[in-house]
Amino acid sequence: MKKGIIFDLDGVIVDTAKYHYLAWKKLANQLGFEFTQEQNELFKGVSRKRCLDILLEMGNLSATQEQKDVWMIEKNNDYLAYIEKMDDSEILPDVPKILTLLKENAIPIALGSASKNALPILEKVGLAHFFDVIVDGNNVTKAKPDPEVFLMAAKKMNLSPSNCIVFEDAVAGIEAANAANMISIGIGEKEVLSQAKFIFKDFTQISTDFMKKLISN
Ligand code: G16
Ligand code: MG
Repeated sequence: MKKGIIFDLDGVIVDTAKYHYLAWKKLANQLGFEFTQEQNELFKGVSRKRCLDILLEMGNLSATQEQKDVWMIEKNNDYLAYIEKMDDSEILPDVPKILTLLKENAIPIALGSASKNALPILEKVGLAHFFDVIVDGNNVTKAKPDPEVFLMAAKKMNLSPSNCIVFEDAVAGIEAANAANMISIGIGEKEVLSQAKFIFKDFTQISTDFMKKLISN
C-alpha cells in the first residue's frame, strides 16, 4: 500500500520553540513572574490557548476569557515579529534531504501542526512547495494528544491511517500519532519520546536505507 508521511512543524522542521519561549517569557515577566526554558518544554506541541492556561497556572493567576484573548494576541504579535525574520538557515539539519527523497519517490507529504502560523513559517523558510497537504491549528478543534490533526492529514492524502508515518518531537504528538494508529517516529531524546515506535536524535541520524524501507510497500 502507498505510504504517506506527516511532519510536525515546530521541533521537527524548524526550531521555533525558542521564539515561542521568548514571547511567552515576555508575557510572564509582564505579569510579574519568571518562565524558564525547562517550563517551556511543557508547551511543545500544545495549542496556544492551552499554553496560556498553563502559563497562568504557573503564575497562580486567573483571568477572564476577554483578558486571555488580549494576552494571546500580544503573545502572538511578539512571536510573529520573530518569525518575520526567519529564513532557510533555520531549517533543521537534513530536513530538505528527507523531503527531496520522499518527493523523488512520489510519497505524499503532509504537515500536521498545532500552530496557526504554520503556512507563513513554511513559506518563510522556503519549504511550502514540498507539502501536498497542510493541516494546522486553523483546521482542528481538538489539540494533540487527540489524533484529529493526523487523521485529517491522512484523509486529505486519501490514505488509511495505518499507511501514514508521523515525525514528531513532542510527547503529546507521539501520543496523537499512536492514537491515530500511525507509525510514530520521535525526533529528540529517547527518554522523553519513549512511546514512539522509532526514535532518532535528529534527521542526520536517519539513513536513506531506513527511509526507503519505511516507504516501501
Ligand atoms: C507548535 C508549538 C507549540 C505552540 C503551537 C501553537 O506546535 O510546538 O509550542 O503552542 O504550535 O502555535 P501558534 O501559537 O503559532 O498557533 P507544533 O505542533 O508545530 O509542534
Ligand atoms: Mg513539535
